[in-house]
Amino acid sequence: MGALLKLTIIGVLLAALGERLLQFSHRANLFREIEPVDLPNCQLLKGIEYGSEDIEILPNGLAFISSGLKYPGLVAFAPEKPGEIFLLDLNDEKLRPSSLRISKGFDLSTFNPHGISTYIDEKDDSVYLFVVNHPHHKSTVEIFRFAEEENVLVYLKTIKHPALHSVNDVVAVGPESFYATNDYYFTDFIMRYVELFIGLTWTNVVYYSPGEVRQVATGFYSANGIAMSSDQKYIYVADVTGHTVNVFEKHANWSLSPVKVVQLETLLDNLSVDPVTGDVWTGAHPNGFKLVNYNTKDVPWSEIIRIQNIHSDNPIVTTVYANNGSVIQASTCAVVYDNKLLVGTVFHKALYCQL
Ligand SMILES: *[C@@H]1O[C@H](CO)[C@@H](O)[C@H](O)[C@H]1NC(C)=O
Ligand SMILES: *[C@@H]1O[C@H](CO)[C@@H](O)[C@H](O)[C@H]1NC(C)=O
Ligand SMILES: CC(=O)N[C@H]1CO[C@H](CO)[C@@H](O)[C@@H]1O
Repeated sequence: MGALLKLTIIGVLLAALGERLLQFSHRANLFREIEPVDLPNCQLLKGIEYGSEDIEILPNGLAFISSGLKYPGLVAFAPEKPGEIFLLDLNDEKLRPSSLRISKGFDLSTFNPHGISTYIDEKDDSVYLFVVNHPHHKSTVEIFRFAEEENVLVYLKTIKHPALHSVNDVVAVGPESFYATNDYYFTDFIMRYVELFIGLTWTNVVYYSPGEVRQVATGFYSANGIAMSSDQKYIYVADVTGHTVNVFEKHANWSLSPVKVVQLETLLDNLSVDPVTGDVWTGAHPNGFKLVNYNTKDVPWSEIIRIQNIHSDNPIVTTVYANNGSVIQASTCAVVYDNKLLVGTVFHKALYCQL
């Protein structure tokens, strides 16, 4: 090969690499900086110190909070402590979360809870809690029934399936069925970075029921939080590194068809829907570098975003709260109930704000 040709090839490769690097730093928000936004009436929830990854609030004001996630590539302040589910009654002014007891038959020692979702059976008002679990860094979905009188989660079953290879979050649509966001090839942390670096869009949404399991949407860089609209007609999927909220119409046969994509700037994480207004809320990571490269002198920020009128031509995107980590680090979710806001985090505390 001629020297000139070699040089040309090397030049082209370098240019391609440079372009990848630029795209990668954009997708991972490596350099993004934001301004703080304060809310006046906030307090930290007592007793939650090791994460509050996902939060679900029942119509009666009882909130479930998953805590203690151990995830490859992210810091955990109590790596040996099993995860737990907290219960918080938002009607009670004392705001005391308590760790829920889990019935026998469930392996608590490897409990590593991630996304959660609740389902209320209209027949008998039973409340089911679905929990994405990563025992030994595998992925399962655990189904519990919440026995409110005894304050206990009754373990019902563990769902494992080859199509649920690396699950992130679920939204329950029946006592045993759900949609899940999932990465179909990689559970490994290094490979997920490679995936992000190359810009592969190999994460998907899977519909699971005991009788049928199938992929219903694909093409996300990194599908993460998933939620359903209050009228149950739409499914919203957060693409963290795509910086988008993807709106899908849900059909009677459980297929999803794309409706629209709302572009944000931040690394949005878990989604929730205000049951009254229909607004979509998300906790986000303004800067991916600070999240992954944990440094006590330059901690990850939290950013809470509200999207109003998501189905209109002009959705309104507002940063409701942004903190440099001095109060709360690495927000993952924002859930509202009756003008009260709960903010969850990957590995830090949980915040309550009166809106
Ligand atoms: C599901 O229903 C939708 C809308 O009616 C239809 O377009 C789609 O082809 C159906 N999909 C399957 C897998 O049956
Ligand atoms: C974060 O914000 C607080 C309060 O606004 C401020 O006192 C502190 O210096 C800031 N920390 C950093 C690392 O910028
Ligand atoms: C419920 C859910 O989507 N979980 C995500 C929330 O945020 C964490 C932190 O980044 C993600 O890792 C979870 O996948």
